[in-house]
Amino acid sequence: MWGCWIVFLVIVIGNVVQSTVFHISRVKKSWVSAIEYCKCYEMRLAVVDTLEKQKLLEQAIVGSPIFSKKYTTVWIGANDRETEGHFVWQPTGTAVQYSNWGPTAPNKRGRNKNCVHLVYSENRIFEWDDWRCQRESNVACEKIKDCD
Ligand SMILES: [Ca+2]
Repeated sequence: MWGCWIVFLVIVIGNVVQSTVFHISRVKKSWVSAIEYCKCYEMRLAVVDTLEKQKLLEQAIVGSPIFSKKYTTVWIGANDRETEGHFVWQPTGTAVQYSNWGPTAPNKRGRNKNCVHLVYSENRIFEWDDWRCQRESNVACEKIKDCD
């Protein structure tokens, strides 16, 4: 798995350096299993709450062995499992503000589509899409580290 680690986005606040580390799984998991998968590495599902993190996650995916230009899909932490149409980040419950939905997403008709994945294919360049949480996908985990 070490080959998949990418460190990026270093923010310095006073003497504290905050950095985000992404891990893109080689295995495919359901969204709920993806939570446990990230926890096992003491990480969480990726919280893509800024354009900067979106862009850097895209780089991490492109650089990972699972990336295919034909079709790549990766779970992130956004979901509306509790209240239909109200997307929040797992595990904090913070409302989703920044987003990168594709033109037809989120698809409110699909009531069972409560978990969000990034999709890359010929005409979908890392768009967000709401998907059935039981589907299996590669997983984007992240860890935020504060270091003096
Ligand atoms: Ca939904």
